[in-house]
Formats: sequence, C-alpha cells, structure tokens
Amino acid sequence: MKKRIAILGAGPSGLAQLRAFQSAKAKGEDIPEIVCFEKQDNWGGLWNYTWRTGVDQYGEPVHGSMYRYLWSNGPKEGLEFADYSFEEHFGKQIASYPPRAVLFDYIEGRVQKAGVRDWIRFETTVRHVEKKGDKFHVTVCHLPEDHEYTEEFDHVICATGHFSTPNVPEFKGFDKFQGRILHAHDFRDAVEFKDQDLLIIGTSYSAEDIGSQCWKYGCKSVTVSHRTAPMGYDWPDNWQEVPLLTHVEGKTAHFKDGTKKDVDAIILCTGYQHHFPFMEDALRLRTANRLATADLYKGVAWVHDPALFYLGMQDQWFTFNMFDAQAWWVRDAIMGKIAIPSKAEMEADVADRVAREDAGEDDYDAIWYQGDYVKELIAETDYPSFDVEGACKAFKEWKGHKKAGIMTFRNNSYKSVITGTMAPKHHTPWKDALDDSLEVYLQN
Ligand code: FAD
Ligand code: NA7
Repeated sequence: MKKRIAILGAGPSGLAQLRAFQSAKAKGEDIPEIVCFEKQDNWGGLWNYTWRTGVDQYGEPVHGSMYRYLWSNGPKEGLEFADYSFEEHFGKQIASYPPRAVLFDYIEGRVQKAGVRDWIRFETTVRHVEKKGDKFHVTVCHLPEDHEYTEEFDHVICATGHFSTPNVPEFKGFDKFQGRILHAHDFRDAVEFKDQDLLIIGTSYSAEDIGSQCWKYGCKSVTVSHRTAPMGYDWPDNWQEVPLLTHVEGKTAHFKDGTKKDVDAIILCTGYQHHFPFMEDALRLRTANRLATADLYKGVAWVHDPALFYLGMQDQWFTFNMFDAQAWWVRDAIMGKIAIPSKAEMEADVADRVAREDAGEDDYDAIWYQGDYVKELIAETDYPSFDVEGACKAFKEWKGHKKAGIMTFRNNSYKSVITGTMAPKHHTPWKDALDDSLEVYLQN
C-alpha cells in the first residue's frame, strides 16, 4: 500500500509541497499518494485576491488579507524560486517590486508547468484532524454540496498560513466611535479612505503599507499609533507617529502623551494569530509569530508526533524560496531519505533555534538567521542551491532604501540571485503608478 499524504492548503507553501513531490516523480521516484485540500476555489493562498470580507458564500471565514494595489513589500530577488526564475516565467527580466497580480501569475506559472492541479480538491475545507493509532483521520467538507467526509492518511502537512485570523484588540470608546473601525485583514481598497483622516494602530508591515497605500490614493492624513516604538521613517508632511491610543471619544482619539486627533476611520494593523481550529488539541501548533517557532523540529516537524508537519509557520523575511526549502525537506523526511531523531534531540533543536534567534540584536541579524535556516535545509535535499547570501544582501539594500525614502524604495532594482541579471528600473515611480494591472506593470 502506498503511503497517503494530506496537504492542507494550496497557498505558496502547499504548492511548494506539491511541486516538491512532483519533481521527485519527474525523476522517476515512486512517490506517495498526495491529496491537497483547499477551501478556496483557486490556488495561490493570500495571493488569490478576493473582494470579500467576513464570511464567504458558504459562511466560511474569508482567508484573504490582501488588498487591491498591494505591491511586493520586499524585492522579488529575495523570494525567487530557484527552479523557476522570473525570466523563465515572463520571458524577460521584470522590475523588482511586482504588484499582487504579477506575483500571483508567477506562482501559478510554476505549478501549471508542473501539472499538479489534479492533486487538489478545491472548495473543500478541513474541519477536523485527529490521530487514531498510526493514521490521521482528516474530516473535510466539500462546500458546494455541504458534504462532509473523512479519509485516513499516514502524514499530514499543514500549510494553511498564519496571516488570516486577525488579532483584534479593543480600546475604550470603540463601541461609540463615530466612524469605521476595521482590522487590516478586512482592508481592501485605499480609495475608500480618500480625503479622510486615518488612525492606524501598529508599526509593522501592515501599518506601514496600508498607511502608504492610503497616502498614495489621497487620504487627508495618517496618524500611526505605536505600542513599543515609532517606525521612524521620514514620512510625508501629512503623517505623524504618536504613542499608544488610550481611548476614543466621539471622533477624537486620545494618546498616551496627552495629545489628541480627530479621525474618520481606525485601521487596526495589529497582526494575526496562528489559528488551527481543525486540529485536535494534541496536534495544534501554538506559537508566537517569530523566526523560531515553538515545537517544530527543523522549523517543520511536529516534535510530539513527527508524522505531522507544518509549513511556513515562521515570521517571514524569506517566503517562497523558504517554503520550497521546507517542502523539499519534508518530502525527503516522508520518503525516508532524511532520518527524524529522538524526541529529546528534536526538542534540543527547537531550544537551540529559539536561543539563537533571541541572541540576535536587530533586523539584519534576523535576515541572516533566516537565510542560514534556508541554507541548512536546502543542503539536505536536491532543491537547487542558490546564492542565499546574495538574497540576504538584497534584503539589506532594501532596508537601506526604505530608510532613504519610504515612498520611493520601490523604485529601486536588484540583481537576480538565480539568473544573475539586473532587474530593469520600473517605467513609473510607485507613487504615480495608480494602475497596477499585470498588463501595465509588464510594459517595460
Ligand atoms: P497562505 O498564503 O495563507 O495560504 C494558505 C492556504 O490555506 C489558503 O489558500 C487557504 O485558503 C487555505 N486554507 C486555510 N484554512 C484552510 C482549511 N481549514 N481548509 C482548507 N484550506 C485552508 N510575502 C511576500 O513574500 N511578499 C509580500 O509582499 C507579502 N505581502 C503580504 C501582504 C499581506 C497583507 C499578507 C497578509 C502577507 C504577505 N506576505 C508577503 C506573506 C505571505 O504570508 C506569503 O507570501 C504566503 O502567502 C504564505 O503562504 P502560505 O501558503 O504559507 O499561506
Ligand atoms: P505583525 O508584523 O505581527 O505586527 C503586528 C503589529 O501590531 C506590531 O507593530 C505590534 O506592536 C502591533 N500590536 C499588536 N497588538 C497590539 C496591541 N494590543 N496594541 C497596539 N499594537 C499592537 O503584523 P502585520 O500585519 O504588520 O504583518 C503581517 C504580515 O503581513 C507580514 O509578514 C507582511 O508580509 C504582511 P509591537 O511592536 O508588538 O508593540
């Protein structure tokens, strides 16, 4: 009997896993039976844009957290697939900060070429996973028919993402605020906030990028409230950074330093939760959003039962190429090419990763830490080796470009670490590029 493998989710991580198995099959290896369950009607995960917020047509929580006009927040040279370059996909080198639709096209191109779509059961949500004896019992629901069924698997690979269930704090006076309050997860179109005074809570990627989008599309002002520290970029004149919100009264937001500001809308850019309600208690990952996740040997194997794997659960500097490194490693662990050590050794590995992350002092240490992790994994499989140091250097340059100009950093170009070619300069500065369709972006 062939082993049966369940992959939960067909976002970039789940697709990396499908591609990893397909590449072994293409080399003539005897691979297990693969079934991927995806609750949306298409692949691509967060990159599969939806206008919907709240619940979908079947009453399921909407997965999408991406918005219209989203452009890559880091250079594409940091995430390029080692086995499928941007030049291979687009037939030419393209500029370094592609909009969402362009990256979706790229992600899709690789798996279309691999021919793995038939392995995915779309519109099928995972409802429950439990272990009975040697087998995982996976209960899913085919949403269009509202038909629930259970199948048995030898391994489960959970790739359902962790930037989808919002972390939503409450502040005093929210119940009487005379404007809109939303979480970044439900933000879709910056044009909605044209001519408005906006308050943003949080100081990480969502705060920076949603604020920048709203600025680009004509909001009146942006006030960013921080819990720990301001972002400190050289913001445009109609931006200010203030301490944490204490409460709101009517339309007036009050901050810890005694200052106040009248605002029309409040956007909570307060991050996301790792949320796996379908996992039975003993299998459920509980971790903070960090580089060294809790309870995952090599960042992927569940230390309490290494027949279960989680992909892409780290906070992310590296993304697509890290998911690949993980997927190839997991494939080889399942196919018996990589040995899983004792539980004590796995726990020591986790503790060591946590300690090494904690010893880092700044973002640059964090980038190199995750780069080293990617290198470590790819050294153990046949994933095409690539210049990870070069990708780290691109990230370092990117950070410098952000410091030099937070509204201009996306006008820079970097060199591909896969093909060695330099990206062309984009034809329009980011702040003026209001039409970011694939057709317009590719007019280099
Ligand atoms: P996801 O993309 O979240 O995919 C998970 C998949 O699992 C989805 O298809 C979902 O429908 C499915 N799923 C979930 N629950 C179930 C269930 N119960 N049953 C069946 N299927 C299920 N990364 C970058 O590299 N560059 C960027 O510019 C960038 N921008 C981002 C902007 C935003 C707003 C966010 C939120 C993230 C951004 N990211 C970016 C990071 C992003 O996490 C990764 O690029 C990538 O999408 C992660 O892939 P994933 O497959 O792990 O998770
Ligand atoms: P992040 O990176 O997890 O950041 C969350 C931010 O929210 C961070 O600045 C936190 O402040 C802040 N936060 C969290 N809880 C609170 C409360 N209660 N009060 C005030 N501020 C709070 O999430 P993002 O959405 O920005 O980014 C997620 C991904 O989306 C990222 O990988 C990108 O690729 C896109 P702290 O610094 O902890 O004080």
